[in-house]
Amino acid sequence: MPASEATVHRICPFCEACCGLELKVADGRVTAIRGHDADVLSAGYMCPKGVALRDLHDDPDRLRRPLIRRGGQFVEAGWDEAFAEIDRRLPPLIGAHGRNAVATVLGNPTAHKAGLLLYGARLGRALGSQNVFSASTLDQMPRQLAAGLMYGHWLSIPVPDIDRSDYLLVIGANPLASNGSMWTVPDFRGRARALQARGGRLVVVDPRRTETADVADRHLFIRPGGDVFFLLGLVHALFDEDLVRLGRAGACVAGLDQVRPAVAGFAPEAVAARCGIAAADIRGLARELAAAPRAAVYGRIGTCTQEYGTLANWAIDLLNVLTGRLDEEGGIMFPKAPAFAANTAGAPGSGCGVTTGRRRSRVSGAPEVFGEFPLTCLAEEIETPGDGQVRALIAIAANPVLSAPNGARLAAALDRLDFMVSLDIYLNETSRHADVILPGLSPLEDIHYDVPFPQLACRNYARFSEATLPRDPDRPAEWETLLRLAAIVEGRGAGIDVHAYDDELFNAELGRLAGDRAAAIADAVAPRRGPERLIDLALRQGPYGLTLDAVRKAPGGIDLGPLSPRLPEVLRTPSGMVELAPPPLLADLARAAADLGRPAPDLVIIGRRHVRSNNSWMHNLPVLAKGPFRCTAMVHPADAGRLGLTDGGRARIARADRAIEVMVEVSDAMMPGVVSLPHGWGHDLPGIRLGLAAQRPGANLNALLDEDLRDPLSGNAVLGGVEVTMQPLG
Ligand SMILES: Nc1nc2c(c(=O)[nH]1)N[C@H]1C(S)=C(S)[C@@H](COP(=O)(O)OP(=O)(O)OC[C@H]3O[C@@H](n4cnc5c(=O)[nH]c(N)nc54)[C@H](O)[C@@H]3O)O[C@H]1N2
Ligand SMILES: Nc1nc2c(c(=O)[nH]1)N[C@H]1C(S)=C(S)[C@@H](COP(=O)(O)OP(=O)(O)OC[C@H]3O[C@@H](n4cnc5c(=O)[nH]c(N)nc54)[C@H](O)[C@@H]3O)O[C@H]1N2
Ligand code: SF4
Ligand SMILES: [Mo]
Repeated sequence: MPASEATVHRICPFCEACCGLELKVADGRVTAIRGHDADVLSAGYMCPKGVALRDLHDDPDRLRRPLIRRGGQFVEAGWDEAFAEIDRRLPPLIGAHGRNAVATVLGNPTAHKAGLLLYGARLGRALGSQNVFSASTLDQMPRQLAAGLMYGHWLSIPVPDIDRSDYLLVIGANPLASNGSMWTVPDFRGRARALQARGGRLVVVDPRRTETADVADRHLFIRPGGDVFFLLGLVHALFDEDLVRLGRAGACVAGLDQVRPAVAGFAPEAVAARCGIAAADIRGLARELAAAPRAAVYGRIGTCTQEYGTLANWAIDLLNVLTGRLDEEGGIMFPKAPAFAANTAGAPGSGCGVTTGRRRSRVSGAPEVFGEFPLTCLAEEIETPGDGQVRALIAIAANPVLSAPNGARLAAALDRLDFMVSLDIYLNETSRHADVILPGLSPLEDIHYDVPFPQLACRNYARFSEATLPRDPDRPAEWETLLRLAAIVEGRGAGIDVHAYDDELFNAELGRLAGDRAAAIADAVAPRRGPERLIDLALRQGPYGLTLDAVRKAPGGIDLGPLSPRLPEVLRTPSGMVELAPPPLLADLARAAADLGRPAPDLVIIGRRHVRSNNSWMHNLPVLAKGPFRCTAMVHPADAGRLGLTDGGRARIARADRAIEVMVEVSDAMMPGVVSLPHGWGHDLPGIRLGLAAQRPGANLNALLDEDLRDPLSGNAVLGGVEVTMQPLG
């Protein structure tokens, strides 16, 4: 061991598992990365992506200085020059066309970086544009809306208490690849194994026999997009077979009487063909679920990115409530986060609930949901002239040209903008359209705090990571960049003293939040700046009264215990009850009922995730990119035979007038009639700087999808279950 070697710990920022890592650092370099055994949440677990922190830090393609477009070419620029360029171009545009002319789009890493999340919100407030878009409407908005309507807040989302459960039904999720989502559950495999060792059962419902299905006790294929029918069939069976038992939560539940008649048309026998699961299997599962001592139903992206996403997610929670699992050990429970959770703030037990549609998008009239419009509305808002047209864009850690449907149309729209800024660490498919690209730090140079994820974790915890490596003092952290942008859009100029500005905003917030205690808290947190100060404040105001110092001193974090019952205190519905029958959801049932007879197309496409990839941006890291090519189109042998496709051969997948070329992988893990292709690939577009990724670019699934296919309630994009054709290429 070199004399200078140090051991440090930090949280992995790449996915929702939020693993605690142990790093060896010598001579300013990370020499080894492993799971941190003493981490209170992940206890030594990590996946291969954690190791890639080092590759990301070293990646020669990762941007370290701003890029400005000059005469059609990107040139490296100093920070002052980059901000001056933005200051020169953005405020006049706002002056001439108003604030809504500037849109923001927030991408997935925003949720994982405290600086981006906390200061992205500040930029949003400073800008005051209605045109806010994010990856949430390609992802979990249906989950948030269903939970919001039932429990009263967008982030009051109960998660399976897996460590004490005996039965887990997983639908439309593959935590063995994704490591869990809207559920922070590092080492899902280990926890599932423990559940099985207790005599429990894991059941997976998925159109592919996934890695998770492979370790399950039972797997059932489901027709893509058939979830709402299957789930309502289960709900129906619970009523029909007199299996409804609300248990303790019953005292807090409203609307039960309305649910039974609402699902009357969805008997297992009526939904079987539509979901591809036999009525007898649905009834059997309903009985099994009802009989298990402690059970939970969990659904994720497969249940969200479809036409009935909100209804499907409501049905998942209905199953949990109707079988008495809500707020029970081993059922689904509400985490209690040490900071930032709206459901630990304000008066407990009731609140204003959630509403949607406070405004409508200009072109399609899509309702606002959780302060956003559907990301699939962005292109039309740029293309369509008139009052309120989007003329400028600030993209924050977002790559919608690959991650959203019909990226080609969006790319063309981005080229028509008067001005675009990307906060991004790569020159990639989306940032190539920007006029200015502002890179952030390497995660190793940044602090880390999980802002949203303790609200979704299988155990309560508090952890904080220091920066592992020093940063070049000339390079701003992302919160500083976002503050400078906020000052620019407020007309206060790029030359603002960002730290004084930070103080100003902080003091204003403190005055509002802490009332009389403001002065004392201000003193206590005084030495800190930026996100650290906000985290300290939030911890102090949180339900455990922690301080950042206390969290910082605990190397593996502070264990705040297993999930504990929170009803009715957690609720923020106006009625103070769990709303089982929110009117917008009951109204939407007619749409599903009218669709019961839709026949199965010959072939539909769905997505897939792999543990060595992460959405659209980790294909440039050597440790992850090595090994077999992963952007393959998996098809069942029967489909391969019928269509003349061969394993390892090439094929064309088409939908309407658009097509992509893919490599075929024949696999009996697929449901017949379904082809599976991962998203986030297609790194063959001109003008990107992703040397390694471009060597094996893969194909972009989203090129086949349409912007106007959405779940009308949540605005979420439909990213799977759409009909395609496939033919071999010579
Ligand atoms: N067909 C299909 N499409 C999908 C999905 C699917 O399942 N199927 N999944 C959807 C889901 S769930 C999501 S969340 C979206 C994700 O889509 P996006 O929100 O677009 O996110 P990513 O693809 O992860 O791209 C992240 C961007 O942030 C940049 N970046 C990475 N780290 C940092 C950082 O520290 N700072 C900054 N400033 N930038 C950074 C990357 O270079 C990249 O440009 O994709 C969606 N698209
Ligand atoms: N390694 C890795 N981890 C990730 C990511 C990544 O890209 N790579 N992305 C992160 C992000 S942004 C997110 S949102 C999460 C997502 O986390 P998960 O939801 O666990 O994501 P997937 O692995 O895509 O699992 C979705 C499953 O739904 C299935 N499916 C597709 N269509 C349907 C359908 O209509 N009905 C049903 N029942 N199932 C269907 C797919 O076959 C797939 O197995 O993962 C996160 N973690
Ligand atoms: S599962 Fe992998 S990517 Fe996710 S937090 Fe853990 S180490 Fe990082
Ligand atoms: Mo996501």
